[in-house]
Amino acid sequence: AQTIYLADYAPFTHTVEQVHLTFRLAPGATRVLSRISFAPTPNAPAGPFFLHGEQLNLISARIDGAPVTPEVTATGLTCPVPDGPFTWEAEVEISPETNTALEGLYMSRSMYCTQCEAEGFRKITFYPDRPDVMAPFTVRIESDLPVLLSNGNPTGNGDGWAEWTDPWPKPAYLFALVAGELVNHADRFTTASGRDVELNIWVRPGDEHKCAFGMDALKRSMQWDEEVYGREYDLDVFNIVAVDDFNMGAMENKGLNIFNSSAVLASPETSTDANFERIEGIIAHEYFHNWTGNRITCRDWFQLCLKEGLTVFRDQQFTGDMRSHAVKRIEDVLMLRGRQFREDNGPLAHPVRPESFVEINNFYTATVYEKGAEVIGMLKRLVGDDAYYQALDLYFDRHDGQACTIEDWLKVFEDTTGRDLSQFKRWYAQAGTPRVRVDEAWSPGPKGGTYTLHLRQTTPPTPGQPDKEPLVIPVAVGLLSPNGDEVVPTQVLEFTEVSQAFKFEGLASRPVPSILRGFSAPVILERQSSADERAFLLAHDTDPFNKWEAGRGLAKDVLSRTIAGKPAPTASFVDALHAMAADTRLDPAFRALALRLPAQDDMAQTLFDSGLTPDPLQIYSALRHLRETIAAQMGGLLADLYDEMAVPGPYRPDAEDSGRRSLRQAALSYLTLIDGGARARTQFAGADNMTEQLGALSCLLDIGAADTALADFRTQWQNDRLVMDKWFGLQVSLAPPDTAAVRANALTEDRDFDWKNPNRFRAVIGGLAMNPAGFHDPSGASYALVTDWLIRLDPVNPQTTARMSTAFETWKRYDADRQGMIRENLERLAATPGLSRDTTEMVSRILA
Ligand code: HT7
Ligand code: ZN
Repeated sequence: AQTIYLADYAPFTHTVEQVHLTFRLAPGATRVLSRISFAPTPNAPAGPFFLHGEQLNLISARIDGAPVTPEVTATGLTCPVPDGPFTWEAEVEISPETNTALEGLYMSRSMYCTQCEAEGFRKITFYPDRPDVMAPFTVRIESDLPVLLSNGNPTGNGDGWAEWTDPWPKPAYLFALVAGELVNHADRFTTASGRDVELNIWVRPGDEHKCAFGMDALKRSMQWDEEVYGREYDLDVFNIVAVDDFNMGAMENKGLNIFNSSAVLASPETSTDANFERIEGIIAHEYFHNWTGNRITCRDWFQLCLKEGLTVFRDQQFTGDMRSHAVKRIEDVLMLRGRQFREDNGPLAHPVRPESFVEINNFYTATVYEKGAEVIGMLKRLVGDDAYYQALDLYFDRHDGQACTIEDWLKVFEDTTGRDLSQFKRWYAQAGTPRVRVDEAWSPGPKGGTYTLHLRQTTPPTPGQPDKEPLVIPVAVGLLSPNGDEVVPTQVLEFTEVSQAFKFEGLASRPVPSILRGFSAPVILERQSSADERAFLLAHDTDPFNKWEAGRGLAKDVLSRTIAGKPAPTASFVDALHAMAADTRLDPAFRALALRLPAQDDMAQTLFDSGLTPDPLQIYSALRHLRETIAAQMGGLLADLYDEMAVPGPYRPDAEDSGRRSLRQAALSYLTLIDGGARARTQFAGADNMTEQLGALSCLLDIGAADTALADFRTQWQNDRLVMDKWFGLQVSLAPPDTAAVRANALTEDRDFDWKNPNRFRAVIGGLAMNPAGFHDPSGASYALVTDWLIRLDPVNPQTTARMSTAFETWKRYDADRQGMIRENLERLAATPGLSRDTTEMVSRILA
C-alpha cells in the first residue's frame, strides 16, 4: 500500500465552482448523476486531470455535453480535459445494500445514509475527494421513502423527490444524504442576529421519546457558541439523524449531522448519567464543527487536529461551563492518560500532526483529538484568555471559507500577541509524552527564604523519532505554607529549556509545592513525594485537580507497594480518603472521583514506567484487596453516604443530581463487597432509571451474583438495542479474569449477537479488551478469541477492525509468555489473505 506524505502536498489542478448531484435510490443499484463545473486552478502544478473513485460502476461520462471515455482504475479515473473551464457529467451505479464497511452510501436497517469523512465520497461518485476542494452543492434525491434529507436548505420537493441546496462551499467529506421512514422531534432557535432556524432530530418511529435531551443540548450549544465565541448558525435548518449502524460517534456534515444512535438517543429509563453527559458533549462537538471544521476546514488530512483538537477543546469548555470545570478536567485527564498516554508510549505513537499515513482512518486517534485539545489549552494558558479570544476572532475573520494548516492557526496567535511560536510548534511535530523531573532546594535567609524548583524535561524516543527537542511547557505552580495557607497563588512558569530553575523568594518557611495545577500540560511529572506530603495536599490544596491528584498518587503508591510485596501506607491512604469522602464542602461528583481507584490499565502503565513488568492478575488482586480494605474500614461512612445521596423526585440528568448518584454508586460498589449484594439487589429491583439499574447490576456482576438480575434485565430490555449493548458489554468487561474469554465466546453465540453492528461488536469484543485481567489471562484464550473475530470482521468492516486492533498496542509491557502469544496472534492476523489496508497498517505498526 502507498504511503502518503505531508511534504508531498500539492493543490488540485482544478477548482470546483458548483456541484449538482441526483440520486435515484435503490438498495442494490442506486444511480448517481453528477454535473460539476471545473476551472483550472491558477498557478497549480501541471498534471493529468484525476478524479477519485472506488467501487463505482461508471455508466457514462461527458465533458461539455460530449461523451468521453476516461481511463478508470481501482482508485479513480483520468481523462483529457479542455484548457479552460468545463462541465463534467457522469452517471455511476453503486450498491448501498452490500456496503457493510459503513463508508460512502450504505443502508442501516432499510434506511439510506452516508459517511464520507475522511475519504468516503469517492465511493459515491467520481470527484476530487480532498478537503481543500470546496464547492456549493445542490442535491436532488429521488425515492419513494417519506423522508429525504441532504445538506443545506430545502429548495424543492414533490412526489418521490426532494431537492436541497447548500450555499456554503464545502469539501466532499461533509456531504450527507439520508432517506428513510423517519419521524422528527422538532424545535426552533433564533440566532443573535434574528435568523429563525428549524431544528430536527430524525429517528425511527418508536424512538421519539428519546430526543428531548439531545434537542436541549443542541440549543444550549448554539447559545454557548454565540456567547463564548461569537459564532452563529448559518442555515435555515439544522438536522440531526440517529443511525444504528455507524463506525464512530457522530459526523458533522453541513446542516445534517449524522449520529450513532448511542450518541444522541437518551431517556432516563434507558440511559445512564454518563450516557447523558457523553451525548451532551458529542452534540456540542458536532455543532461546534460548523465553524471549526466546516466554515474553516483542513487543507489536507495531516491537518486533522486543526479541526478536531480545537473542536474537542471547545466541547470540553462547554461541558465545564454546563457542569463543573473541576470534575470535567479530572475526567478529561483520566481519559487522556487512559487512551492518549497509552498510545503515545507505545508502538502507535505519532505526532499531533502526523507526517505520513497509509490509511487516514487510522489517524482519528486520541493523539490527534485529545492531545490536540491539550495543545490548544496550553496555548490559551500561555497567551492568556483575552489574547486567546482575540486570536480566535482573527482566525474566523481571516480564514472563513478556507482550507487551512497548523501554520495558519499559529500565525493568528503570533499576529495577535507578537510572540514567536516556533518552539511551541514542536508540540504538533514531536510524538511521545514528555517527562518533567522536579528537584527542589530551600535556602533560608534573613529576608525570607528562597525556594527553587529545578525542572528537567525529556521526551522518550518514539517510532521514527529517536531524538527529541525541548518543548515549551506551561507549568502552573502554587505554593502552600506548612499550615496549609496558600502563600504563592497559581502562576504559570514557561519551561522552555532542557533544564531550568525557577526561584520563589521571601518565603517565611519551606513551602509545599503544588505543581502542574489543573494539569497545565500533557506531561508525566516525576517527583519524589512522601505519603505525608500527598495527604497534606489532599487536605489543603486549593487547586481541585491537584487535590484529586494527591489522592491518586497515594492510591498508586499503596497499590505499587502491595504488588511489590512491600509495606504500604494503606492506613494513611484510607484516613485521607475518609476525610475527603466525608467533606460535605466538596462537590459529591468530585468526592465520587476521589473514591474511584486507578484503573487496572493505568496501574499497568505506572508499573511499566517505573521499570517493572506488570502482571495484570496481580494488579487485579491488589485492587480487589484495597477495595475490600476500604469497604471494611469505611463501611459506616459509606453506608451513610449511600443513604444521604439518594436523589428524591423525578430523574434529572443535571450535574447536581448525577453527582449525587455517582457518589452513591461509589459507596455502593464498596458496600457490595461487605453486604453480599443486599443493597444492590434492592436498588436493582426498585430502580426507575438506568443509572441506578445498571449501577446495581455492575455491583452484582463484580461479586459474581448477577445471574438473576441479568436474566431479568434481558427480559425487560430485549427490544431496546442500545440497552442490550450494555447487557452484552458489562458481562464481559466485569467478568472474573479466568472466565472472561469463555463468557465473551458464549455471548458471540447468543441469538442477539449481531456482529456486523459496530456497537454490538464493540460491546463484546471491545468489552473483553477493556477487561485487562481477563484479556491478559495467562491461557491466551482472550488473545485468540479477539484475533479470530478481527479476522472475521475485517472484510466486512475494515475501519472498525483496525480500530479494535489497538487492544494489542500495549503488548510490549508484558512478560515473555504473554508477548509470545500476542505476537503469534498478530502475525496470524497480518498473514490473513486479503487483509484490508486499514488493518494491515495497524498490525504492522504494532508489531514493528
Ligand atoms: N469528524 C468525524 C470523524 C470521523 C467519523 C465519524 C463517523 C464515522 C466515521 C468517521 N471517520 C471520521 C467525527 C468528529 O470528530 O466529530
Ligand atoms: Zn470532531
